Amino acid sequence: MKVGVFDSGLGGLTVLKAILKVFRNAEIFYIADTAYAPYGEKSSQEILDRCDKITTYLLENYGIEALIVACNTATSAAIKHLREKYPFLIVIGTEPGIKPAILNTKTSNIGILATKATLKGDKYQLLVDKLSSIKEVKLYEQACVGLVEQIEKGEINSLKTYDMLENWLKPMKHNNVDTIVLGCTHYPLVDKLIKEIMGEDVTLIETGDAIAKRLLCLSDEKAHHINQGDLKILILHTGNININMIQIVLENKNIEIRKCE
Ligand code: DGN
Repeated sequence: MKVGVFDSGLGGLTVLKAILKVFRNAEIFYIADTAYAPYGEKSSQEILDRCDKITTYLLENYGIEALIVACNTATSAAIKHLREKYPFLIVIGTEPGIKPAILNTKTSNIGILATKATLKGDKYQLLVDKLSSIKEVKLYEQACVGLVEQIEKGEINSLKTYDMLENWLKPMKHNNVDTIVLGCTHYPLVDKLIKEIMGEDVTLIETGDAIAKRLLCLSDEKAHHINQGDLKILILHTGNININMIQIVLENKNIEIRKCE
């Protein structure tokens, strides 16, 4: 099965890692769109244009059968468009895991960490409204401006990143938040720092595993169309990329890394 995965940079690798736990024989083509990162502060139209370009590129050059939009920000801006324009593709997006957070919280206080674009998007508000009937909860939303850049630089343990997070998490800690939604695929890369600040008992909700399961489910349905092959991972990047971070996240799996236009 040929799967295209993309994000503005390294964040989607947390989703790719979850996919690798489930698929042993996929060909995965990952685009880190670092030349246009971060998406979080771009307009919806700019993000949509990039998503469209990347999808066409993956289709024309690698014949992908499934596309994972491994970015909450891009999903919010472009998922509808991608599904309409490429109806023959399995298209799976990434959404903040608010439902599992509501089901998990004991204190009814939930933290949501995401980019500015995700929190401002209609899709996010629709999701919150849709889920509000499950249980009454208080959401502490925080746009983590600058965190994606820190992670891209490989600063997943630095004092500066710790200080940024501590500042954002302080009100959550103070208000007895017991569950935090990592609403950006980059943020699982700083999960240890978040736990250090909030305490080990906090539950962090990320979406990689749910996406991998959904892909498995949809690819089984189309199994007769899908080619099986060996595990192959090609990482393409449009700008600069921190190769060391790729190795850290994917734990030295056999990968090829190349620059593309
Ligand atoms: N990883 C992206 C997300 O899940 O929203 C954030 C990307 C960005 O460029 N800000």
